[in-house]
Amino acid sequence: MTSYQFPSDFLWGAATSAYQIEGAANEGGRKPSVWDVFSARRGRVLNGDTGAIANDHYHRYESDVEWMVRLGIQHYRFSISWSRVIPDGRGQVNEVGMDFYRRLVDCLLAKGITPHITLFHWDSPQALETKYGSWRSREMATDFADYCTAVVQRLGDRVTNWMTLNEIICFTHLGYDVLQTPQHAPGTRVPRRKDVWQTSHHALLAHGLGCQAIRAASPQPCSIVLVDNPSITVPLTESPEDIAAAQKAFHVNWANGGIIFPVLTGAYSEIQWEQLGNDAPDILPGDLETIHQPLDALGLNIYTGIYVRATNNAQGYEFLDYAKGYPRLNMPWLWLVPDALYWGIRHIAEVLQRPELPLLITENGCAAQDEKTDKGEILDTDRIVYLREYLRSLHRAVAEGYPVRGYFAWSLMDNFEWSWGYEHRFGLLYNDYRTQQRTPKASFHWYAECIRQNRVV
Ligand code: GBH
Repeated sequence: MTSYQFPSDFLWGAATSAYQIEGAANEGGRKPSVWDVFSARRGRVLNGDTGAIANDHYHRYESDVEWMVRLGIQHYRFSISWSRVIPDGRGQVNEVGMDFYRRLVDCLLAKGITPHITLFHWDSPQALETKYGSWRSREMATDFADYCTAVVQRLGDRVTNWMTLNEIICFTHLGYDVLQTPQHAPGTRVPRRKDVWQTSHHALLAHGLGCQAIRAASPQPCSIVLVDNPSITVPLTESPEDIAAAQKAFHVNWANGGIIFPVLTGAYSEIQWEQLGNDAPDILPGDLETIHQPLDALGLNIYTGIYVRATNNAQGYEFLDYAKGYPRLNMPWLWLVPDALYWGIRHIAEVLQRPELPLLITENGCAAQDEKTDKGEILDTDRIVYLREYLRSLHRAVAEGYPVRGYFAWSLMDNFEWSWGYEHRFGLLYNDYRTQQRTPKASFHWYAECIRQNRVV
């Protein structure tokens, strides 16, 4: 019988992002981000919700840190709002905005919680969208690097864990390749597929230049991580044939071959590049070297996966539709595929051939239709089932020796779930948006117990 025990140095954490929790959108010199503008437009976000107030974390960070202490996490991943720190996107640094992050970091450190800072989680300054179309322009990459320098110069004395960009595909392809109902800011439709791929190429450059800027500005040795959400292929059975099929399909599952491949190998996957044909982005000499920076770890956001099996067709594999009635959590895309955690980790080692690269699960979690009982409890048994199965899958990867070092639950608390507004709740803490009262869900207590015992309970 396995007890699902984790190594004693395994990191347990939780994650959030700036726009999803901070609020205080017009305070302390902050100017609008693309998400402020996008969510204020009618029909863009469910129920007309915006992040203007969100969880009011900007004013309540101290009590939120107290909740982290109760949860028992020793690591906290959050993001910095670029438009709070450099309101116009480039140029003048807003020290009042920086002060908020100084106070937050000091509060975490005082409680023995290590900060892991994501420099970009989708909320780019609107000024740069207006000026040059943000990720449509190469200039975005250099402006991002300058912003990294400004932050690391100011926080690098007390923060050593840096994450550059969160989920490149989401703020590029899902923001610029949109038809009638855009779900992601800025919600712009670019003319050609090639232009879409150009936006993600610029984001890759931003990552590379950002890495260089962080290393140059950091006053002490630091760790640099890219947070990616590769689309995970899961072999239908673990026969050698199905495993090979899932590994081959991994190259072209959505944009894997054009994002995670160049970052980790220094080249777009040949299979994906061939499929792209005329849609491939323009790459300048030196770009791939810039993108292919040494990383201290890779962050993986894994929520779901897709089944693949070997077939006698030209490519040798096929993607399978989800069976009618296949279990899903409270999001249209959130199929329950716990094995995706294990296979995501293994694909990095075997498909990307980076078996030595330390990995962090930087996000994993699910939305549920949380409701309070008469006694005021939130009995989110569905979330517990989800997390338990995924953690068991993670444990399998650890037990087989893959270098996965830590896990961050998404999310510490319910928050602004982008175009789904506040209706879809991902938190371990329930948030009442009328009173801003946080209430621990059953999953909060369950995860706290996992951390305390350092195993899946
Ligand atoms: C993460 O994205 C984000 O980092 C985080 O901010 C967010 O709150 C959390 O997950 C929960 O959603 O509609 O079929 O095109 C999750 C990854 C990738 C999931 C894009 C939804 C769109 C599928 N997302 N995907 S579809």
